[in-house]
Amino acid sequence: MEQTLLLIKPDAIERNLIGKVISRVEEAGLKILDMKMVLFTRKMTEHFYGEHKGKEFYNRLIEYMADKKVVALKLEGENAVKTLRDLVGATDPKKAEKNTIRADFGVGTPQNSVHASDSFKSAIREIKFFFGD
Ligand code: FUP
Repeated sequence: MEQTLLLIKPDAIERNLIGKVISRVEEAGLKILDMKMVLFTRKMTEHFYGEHKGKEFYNRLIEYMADKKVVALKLEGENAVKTLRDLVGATDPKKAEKNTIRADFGVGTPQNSVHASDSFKSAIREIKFFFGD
């Protein structure tokens, strides 16, 4: 069993897609261990996306996410990290595989509806970030 983190981003929340995203997660067999809606402050956003600082899309990403509400989900399942990444699809919704969350709901970058941990190590860090130890 493995754990991973899913964030439902502001563009999806704005378009009333929380339920649809969560349905897909449950249909894929992932268990929701914890879940909350939180205000993603500028400070949290900069900390969470610290690895992207200096990249050409960084400022746009921060402006898009900062001081908006997100829904964080702590998920568990077999190969949860890969299962969720497959369900979410590629970063750019236009390039995301058919039937993925980003292909079906995303509108662009950074408005790609969800974030999913990209490795076991990131999952541990990101779950701690939102839910503590
Ligand atoms: P992902 O792991 O698929 O969420 O992608 P990254 O960690 O590389 O990027 C984090 C976020 O930055 C993406 F969700 C959207 C944004 N981004 C852009 O806006 N443009 C890019 O070229 C790459 C990422």
